[in-house]
Amino acid sequence: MKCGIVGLPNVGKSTLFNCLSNAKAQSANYPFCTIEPNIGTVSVPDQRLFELEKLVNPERVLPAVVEIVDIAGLVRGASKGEGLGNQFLANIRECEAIIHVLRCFEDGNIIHVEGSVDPLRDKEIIDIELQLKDIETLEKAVDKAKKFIKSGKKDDVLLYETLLNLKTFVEEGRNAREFDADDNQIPLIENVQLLTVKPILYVCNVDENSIKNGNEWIAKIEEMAAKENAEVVVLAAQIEADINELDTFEERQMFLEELGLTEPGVNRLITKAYDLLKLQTYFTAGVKEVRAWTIGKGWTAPQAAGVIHTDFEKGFIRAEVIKYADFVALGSEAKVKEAGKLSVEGKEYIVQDGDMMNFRFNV
Ligand SMILES: Nc1nc2c(ncn2[C@@H]2O[C@H](COP(=O)(O)OP(=O)(O)O)[C@@H](O)[C@H]2O)c(=O)[nH]1
Ligand SMILES: [Mg+2]
Repeated sequence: MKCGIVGLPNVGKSTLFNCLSNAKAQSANYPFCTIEPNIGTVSVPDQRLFELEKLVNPERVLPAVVEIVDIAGLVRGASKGEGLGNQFLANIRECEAIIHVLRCFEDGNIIHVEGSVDPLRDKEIIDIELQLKDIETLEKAVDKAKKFIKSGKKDDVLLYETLLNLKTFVEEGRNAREFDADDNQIPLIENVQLLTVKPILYVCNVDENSIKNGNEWIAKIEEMAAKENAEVVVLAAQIEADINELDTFEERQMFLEELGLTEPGVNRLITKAYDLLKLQTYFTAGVKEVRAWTIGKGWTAPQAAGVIHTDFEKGFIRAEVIKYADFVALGSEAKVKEAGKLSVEGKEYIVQDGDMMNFRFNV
């Protein structure tokens, strides 16, 4: 599961990516600095791991991770191939969710491809390019679906009508994620692999002053995002990148506090990206290792077991489940058992975020 960072050139995508990832992407004051997509793996901050570590005292702690891709800047005409547009759009297609970075900082030394700072206009430019690509995709899909409606089969007609309505919707300048689809239509739409259907969150990349005092664009972007039911994260990528360079945790913390922050803005971003990807965490806790495992929301116990090892899924017998809150309140597995709070669950069990799992299996 990957989250792609998208936006115009020089809005701070690579700077943000550097903050997020240990892999250092190129970052320069030049519109096409990132030619190949950069992929980084980011640990998901989770306070619960600290609590578990204290109680279990394991040899090591492994957090959940999420993959982030730094996609090169899109420009006007990308859908027609401008500025390597087609390649970059293909990179977006490979991601399951989008982080759209909007430049809300003024800096005369950093070229803006549109000549001025206006994040709402920038957002429109990117939207239009993605929509144009989707219209192209939908045109092909509609043509194909049309060939089958002669049969008169209900499914074929539904597919054709759904795609046609969706195409009209996107042609009106809307993003496919806002299309009102019913349960029968959702899988049909997923099949066509559109760009504007992917879940999105917006990042306002602001300067130091705006972190403390806000700025004229933030409220406007929040209003726009509220209409789309999307989340907004406000952060100052450049300063966070600078803070990242500091050697000690204490130094970094001190500078963050000067900005009025208790943790890096990117932590909020990672948590939200994880959510956007519809991911959740379950834990395994033993003396060797306390570990957060990533699964989808709504996954069953055998599916969850499968991320540890496919044998766990194939040979699944049952799962012993402890709620994180019970474990922390009671302090140990033995105490949880004593209190009758360990439950034994079968194949149908839907794993909940924060469950502590122990799988019984047979191979
Ligand atoms: N003043 C200021 N400069 C920034 C900020 N974020 C990024 N930059 C600078 O803008 C330039 C382009 O940033 P980069 O991350 O490469 O942009 P990208 O093209 O979107 O990947 C670099 O020189 C960065 O140092 C910011 O929040 N404030
Ligand atoms: Mg870049």
